Order: sequence, then C-alpha cells, then structure tokens
Amino acid sequence: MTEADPFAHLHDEAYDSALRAHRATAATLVNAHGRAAQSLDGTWRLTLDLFEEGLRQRWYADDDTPPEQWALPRDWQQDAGEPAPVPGCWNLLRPELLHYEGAVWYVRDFEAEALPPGQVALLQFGAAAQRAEVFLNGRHLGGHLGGSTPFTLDATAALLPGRNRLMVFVENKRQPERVPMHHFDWFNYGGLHRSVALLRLPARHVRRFSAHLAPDGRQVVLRLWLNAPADGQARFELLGETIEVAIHDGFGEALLPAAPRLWSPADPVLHDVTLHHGDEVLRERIGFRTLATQGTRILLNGEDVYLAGVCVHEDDLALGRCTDAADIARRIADAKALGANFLRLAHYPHDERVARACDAAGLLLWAEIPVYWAIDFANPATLADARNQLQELIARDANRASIILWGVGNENADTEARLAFMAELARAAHAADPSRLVTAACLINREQFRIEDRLAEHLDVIGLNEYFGWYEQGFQGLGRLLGNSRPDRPVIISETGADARAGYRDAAAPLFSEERQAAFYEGQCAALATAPYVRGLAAWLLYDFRSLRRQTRAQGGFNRKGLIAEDKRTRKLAFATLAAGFARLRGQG
Ligand code: GCB
Repeated sequence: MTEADPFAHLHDEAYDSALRAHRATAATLVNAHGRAAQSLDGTWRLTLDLFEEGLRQRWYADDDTPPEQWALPRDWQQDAGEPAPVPGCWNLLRPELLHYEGAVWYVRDFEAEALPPGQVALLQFGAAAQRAEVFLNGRHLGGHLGGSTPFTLDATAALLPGRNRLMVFVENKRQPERVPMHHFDWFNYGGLHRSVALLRLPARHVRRFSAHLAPDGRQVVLRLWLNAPADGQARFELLGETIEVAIHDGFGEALLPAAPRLWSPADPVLHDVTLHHGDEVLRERIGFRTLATQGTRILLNGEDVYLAGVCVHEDDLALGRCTDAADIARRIADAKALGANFLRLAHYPHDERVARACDAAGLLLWAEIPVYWAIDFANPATLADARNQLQELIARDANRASIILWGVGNENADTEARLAFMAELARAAHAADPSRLVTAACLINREQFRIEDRLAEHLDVIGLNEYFGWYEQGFQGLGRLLGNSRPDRPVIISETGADARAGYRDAAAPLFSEERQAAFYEGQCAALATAPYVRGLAAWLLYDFRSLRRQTRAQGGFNRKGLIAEDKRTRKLAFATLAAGFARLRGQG
C-alpha cells in the first residue's frame, strides 16, 4: 500500500470511480485476426477478490519485494494465487468455484522486447466476463464492460523491455444496470474466457477493414478505418484486381466494379482480400452475397430462402463459455445432420471462430447482444453499454458472409423506454452495417392475439419466440395467432421448444419425456406450415445447457430443451422429428 493513512481504503467507497472513466469501446477496437501477435494465453495466477480489495488497496501498485522482506503486511501475493488457464472460466477450476459470482484477479508476468520507435503496443482481449480493469506494471490501461465482445487497450506507455506484470481484475456480478441484467436463463460464467495477446503495430495503423457486395450485386464496397483521423493511401487486392483507396480523416472507401462468384449455403465460396497500408499487410477470406427482404420474403442473392435452424448457447460441461475448434465443428455437424441451414447464436456474441467456421461450412447466422428480458431501459449508461456491445460485435464480424441477421433484443416488455432503447439499437445496427438485416425476438399483442410489436417498424425481420404446446397448452393458440396476423415483413420463429430429459421414455408422453418433446415438434411444424409469411424456424435448441433457474428433478440445473443432451452426443427422439419437419418446411415455396 502506498497511502499515508494505511486505513483510508476502509472508508473509501469511491475506490473505483476514477477507473470507470477510462473504458475501451468499439471506437478503440483493433481487429487482431491475422496480425503477428505475442500470445498471452496459458497459465495465469488467479486470486479471488469478493470484496474488491485489490481495487480498494491497489494491489496492482504493489512492488515485487518477496514476502520475507516486507516491512508491512500485505493482503495479496502473486504466487499465492492458484494456477488458472486463459482462456478459461473460473467456475470450472474447482467445485467450490462453480457458483462464484464476484471479482477475481488474473495475473501473469511476460517478457517483452523493447518497442522500436514508431511502434505502439496494444493489448487485445477476446472477451472478459463481465467487467474488466487492466493494469500493466501498476498502470491502469483501461476497463471494459460486456462479457462477450473483444477490446483493445493501448499499452505503449506502460510496456517495459524485459519483464512485465499484467494484472486483470475480472468481475461477473449480476447488476441491475448491466446488459444482461441480473435475471437470465443461462449460466453466469466468469473469467478471461477468450484469448489475450500483445500486438505491436505502426503508430498509425489500420483498426479494421471490411468488404461486402453492394445490394445491386455488381460492385464490392471496400472500407478501412485507421486509428487516427489522418489522411493517407491504401491498396486492396481482390478478385484479381488492385484498387487504390484515398484515406481522409482516418477513413477510406472505394467501390470495385465486380461480379464475384456468390457465397451461399450450397456454395460457400470465399475470396482472398488483401489490404496494404504502409508496412501493414492484412488478409481476410470473405464471401460475397446480397441480402434483402421483399414483402414477407427473405432474399439471399435474389432468391427466396427459408431459414431452417436451431439456436445454440456457448456452453460446455468441461469448457463452460470457452470453446475450441472441435466443439465448433461438432455444432456445425449436428446442425447439418438436422437438415439446418441456419443457427441462432443465443443470446450474446459467440467466439469469433464460430462465424468463420460457418462462412466455410455454409450456415446462415443470427448473431445478437444480450439485451434480454428486463433491462434498465431508461438508463442512458445502459443504452451506451448495449450499443457499444453491438458495435463491437459488428466491428469484429463485419466480414462474415454467414451472418445475415443482427439481433438487438430478446423478449423485452413493451414500454416506451424499451421502444426508444431498442429502436436506437436497430438504428445503430443499420448505421454500422447497411449490408445486413436487423431483427429482435418481438412481442405478441395478447388482447388482439396477433403478432404485433411497435418495434417491428424499425426491424427488417420480425423474430417471434413462441412456446405453444409447452408453456401454453396445445397448438390451437398458435393457429389462431398465425391466422390473426398480417405482417408486412418476414417473420421467423426465433425460438420454440420443449424440455425432455434424455433417456426418459414414456409412451403416454408426460412433460419432460422424449415422446412429449417429439410430439411437440410434430405439432409445431404442422401449425407453422399454415403461415406462408413465416420464413424460418430456429428451434430452442441444439444442446441442453446449464441454467440455475431450472431445479426440478428432470431439469437438475439444466435447461433440457436440447435436441441433444448436455454430453453433446445423445440425440433425443425429437432430433429425428424436427429433421423430418425441416425437410417439409424447406420444401415449401
Ligand atoms: C425463452 C428465452 C430463452 C429461454 C427459453 C426457455 O423464451 O428466450 O433464453 O431459455 O425461453 O427455455 O424457456
């Protein structure tokens, strides 16, 4: 401790207010993919900090004196922390931590070479659930809110040649002003659950670039953003052409007349796109396709497409919120075995590698932010957080042909504040990315019994979560709802599902039996086939997942609406039922 009064921190409740002023956002994000980087993944040390003592007492400012030589006692010691993997979720480190919701410190030392003049050092975090504060060699570099999107912090002034100490405070308390709020139907994993790396870039560098096909399908729109409002020049190479781009105020845009072979689920062709800027060479593999709506139809490359899909959480018995290439490949293989062409990545931004793998595999995606159930809609700071998470997601994934829908919310109650909040998110999504469709899981007018949500006029596609046959008895209500509704734009069923505990078989089909879940999908598919404006179905969901709201014997702490059990192997009866249903629904024009 460095304070004159060694007890001052006991009475200081504003201990983190200065830190909160400095946060990484979409405006400071640098896309790390494909850049040379020093990985900081591996084994870190982790110390629990339920009372946020580390911020109060400024553990990050402690010097390196070994404990035997301390003149005064301390409450933190790096090597007393337990080894913890990064990426990792602390909940799975040992059984006692499964339900820990609070703060921890992740600490590691690393060696760095001296930074050559004209270069900057950036620390890149794939995600930190939910809030992070980052300290390098005792200096606060900045913080971040939102547990599923990447962020970048400038480490230039703090980086030392030789040994460096990186300390990251990560905290996953459920809080009323956060996005998501304190009540949600998935597991609240905490930790540095995606990769961490150190980048060295020229002082003036490209933060990111994008390439997409214009709606007319005849020209490719190329864009790039620098880290400073500077002028300059860059060069794109793609489709056998070279095109120069003038940069003004840190932004460059060019149009390349071209009619590339189009990306589609049936032919997921990707093209090499290279950007040269000064000494930087950035490469991407990008699919080109057009996307539009016409009345109640969704058009991919001008052709009507039915979205036969399934929702998926990022949850794994062994990995928690982390994922790996094998887990992603299994997800895609299971979706394809179901006959799906579409995945909804519920309910927060998934790992960056998912959309890359879906680009290559030819699956269409809905990607979303966790504006879920109750949110503090009237709070401007909450709106800023949600909008920033959306912009970070779009900045990270702008080049992914597989993503066709940005989801801005899920099942939020109908209030004026919610309408203003979500309309602003829809506006922000359209502004950041005019090349995709914007959606949300919308509401039903229960009095008129029809699909009706004031938000719909701000959306391109209406998502509808409905559970007729599960939370509401029978399918008659669904038939009535669909018959009463006259939407002026496409509707997709963004969720429907029923729980079944794998192995629980009973011909009488009681609740939670596999037979009941299978019968549920029979009923749903039959009812949905009667409404031609319903242009997709995302079943809830592919795998059972941890959810502490679910405490019956059949549930056992899991949401059991998976078509496959939480082992990700055991298929329930409904898997085959839905596969047959998809074959029928996709056959309809
Ligand atoms: C919903 C939610 C989803 C839940 C699901 C359920 O409507 O959007 O997150 O998990 O229902 O199983 O009740």
